Amino acid sequence: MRFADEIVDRWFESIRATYNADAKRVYYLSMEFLLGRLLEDAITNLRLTERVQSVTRELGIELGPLLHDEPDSALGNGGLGRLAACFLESMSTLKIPAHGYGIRYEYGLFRQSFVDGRQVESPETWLQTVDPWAFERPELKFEIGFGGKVEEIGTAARWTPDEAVIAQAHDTPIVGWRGRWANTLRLWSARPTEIFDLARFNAGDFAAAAEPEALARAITRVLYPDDTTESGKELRLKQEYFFTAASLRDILRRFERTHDDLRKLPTKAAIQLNDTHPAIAGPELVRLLHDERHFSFDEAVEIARGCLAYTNHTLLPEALERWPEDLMRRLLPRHMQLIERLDAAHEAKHPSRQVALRAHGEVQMGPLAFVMAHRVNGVSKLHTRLMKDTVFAELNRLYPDRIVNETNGITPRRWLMSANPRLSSLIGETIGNGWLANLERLAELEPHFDDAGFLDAYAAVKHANKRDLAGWLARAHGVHIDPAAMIDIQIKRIHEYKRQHLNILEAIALWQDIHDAPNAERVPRVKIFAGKAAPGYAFAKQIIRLINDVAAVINADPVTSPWLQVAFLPNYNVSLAERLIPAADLSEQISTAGKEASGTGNMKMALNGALTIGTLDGANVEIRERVGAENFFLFGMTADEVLERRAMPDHAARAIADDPRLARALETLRNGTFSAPDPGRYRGIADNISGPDYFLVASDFSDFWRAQREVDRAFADPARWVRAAAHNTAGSGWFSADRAIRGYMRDVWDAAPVEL
Ligand code: NBG
Repeated sequence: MRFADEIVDRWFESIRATYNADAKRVYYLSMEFLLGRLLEDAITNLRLTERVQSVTRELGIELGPLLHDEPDSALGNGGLGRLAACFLESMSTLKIPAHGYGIRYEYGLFRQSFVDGRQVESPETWLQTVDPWAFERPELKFEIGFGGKVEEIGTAARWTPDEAVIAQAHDTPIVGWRGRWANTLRLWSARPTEIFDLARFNAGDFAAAAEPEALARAITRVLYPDDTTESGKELRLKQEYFFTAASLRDILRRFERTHDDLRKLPTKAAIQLNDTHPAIAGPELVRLLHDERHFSFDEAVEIARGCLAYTNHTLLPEALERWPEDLMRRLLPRHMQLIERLDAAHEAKHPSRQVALRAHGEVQMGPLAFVMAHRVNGVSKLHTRLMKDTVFAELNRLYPDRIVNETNGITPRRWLMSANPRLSSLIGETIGNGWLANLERLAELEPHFDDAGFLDAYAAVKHANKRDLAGWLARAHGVHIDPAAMIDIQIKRIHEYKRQHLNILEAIALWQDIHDAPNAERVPRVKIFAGKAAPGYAFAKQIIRLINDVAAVINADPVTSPWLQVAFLPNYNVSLAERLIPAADLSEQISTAGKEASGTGNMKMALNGALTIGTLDGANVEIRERVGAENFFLFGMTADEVLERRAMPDHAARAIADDPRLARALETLRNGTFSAPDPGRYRGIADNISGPDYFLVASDFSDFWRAQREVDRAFADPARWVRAAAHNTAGSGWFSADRAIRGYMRDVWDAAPVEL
């Protein structure tokens, strides 16, 4: 109880201090917050680890298993949701008054298991146990409408929805490092406006009586399990409007409690749109100001734009949200009118129309977010450049100062201090603990690389982490590995652009190579995969099955298994990441250049002393600059070369003709080597790689193989490897989420910390 009091005290103090200072607040609107487990985070940030350990010891309880009992609330798909969670922690650490706003999904991302190597999805029922972190706020609710009629009154309008639900707030405190400040994550759940239709029930129509309740609750029932793929679900548009509208009303309510001039809103509220999911915030805020508070349309747009900023997280065309105009008109008739008006205003000003907010009968959420934001940012240097050159080229010409770059970051409290206590202690003994609040101080480790013992201690830490992982793999999955082997890890959503199939093809080629020369000198390697495929993404699911089938054959092969093992671990989530990352030797970041906006797993692994094998994509580019090119295994085409190569007819056939190793590996997919009872199973993957091969697996294969053998040679020299690993840790300080948040404060939010 004392523990909860401590958090709540800080929380209230932070809120009071923000009111007293009348400080500008940051509002982070995101469909996803991938928090993972919170107890350890809270204990760490309040620096109570030792006290809690001694209490649990006294009670005869082991702390580790206790921490693992907490359900991992998977309210996100991948990097985008985890970034939002790291940013919340960082904003609390930096004492920036901030609120996260999102949805309290009843079911988080599905739970993944394998049956015969195939992904099977089951519901993630995290709310079946009590969520001890959330405080229900029954007094905090808003009615959110859909559909209905619009009555024009001059240029403004009165919207009368014909359907309504209640958005009800649940608050979770997010404690910053050292527990000095706590911000609020406010998640909305949907409730019916009337609980129960008694008349219908009494008339015997029980199902109909329950209908409004079921319809309302459906809105916050599930997290859509899509990651960078478009989802055309009507319910998803409802979710987006539901949480955005509730959040904006809450923001205005808070402002109006202490201010009367809404023209000042941009000096008190920075509203960040995490991807286009909350992009309806533009029209909604205009509606609240113009229709409900009687500002002129132009003034309403100006105020809204002064508050709003938009982060783009992907250039994949299928992931840029578009909504059919008919659907938008049916669900949100007033918003559709306002979008038409914004579009017309834009067209009048810039008759080229190449940046239309509407095209082919659809509302384009990217351009809509762009025109309604005063800043638009990409999430790595390369991604931001590509945004300017491609999707937003026209808009960038019209508004050349609007796009800025804010390279992603990760919180070192979770991803180094809690996840890797051994390395944290070694760092603390060597340079003190200043790195926890200023991660760039990790650079101070470098002069110690020549001290007697430092690199040995560093190697010992990695080895101990690998031993822990080996023990857990044996216990939890019956997978037996040698902790001295190279731990080679690819953990992320399964997607063709991320190229897990390139990685497994290389494993197949290596397996064949070992058979060719069983007595050659080699380093043992364990290839670990984890990640979920969207349930509707058949190709990605085939890749999972392939990896599992390859693992079964290779692991059972007595000739090769001393050198090569493959494991696909089910149900990747934040907790599994925390287990794997500290033990990684090699981090696979092998996306087709130009496709991965940033990546954040790449940062977590580098920070924990894994060497990256990677393309010049996303934040890999900046990681390589920071940790040193000699401590990074680069391969593959650049983003520009990718475009040239793709334009070449027969690019895949040529690559295969030039590399017999690749041809032979592909042959195993065709002849049923890994799918004996069903030889045709992987013909589809083989045909794709040797045919259209949009993601250029074939064309990058030879260079990937070359780089992997360079990895082998480096690993065979432990002194060289540990030095390179330590350079990765020392050079990763810049990837702190604190640095990223300071960038947003300066370039986007114009916000400052509050002193307590
Ligand atoms: C993802 C990108 C990653 C990036 C995260 C966080 C989406 C739409 N995008 O490369 O694929 O690291 O966002 O910015 O999930």
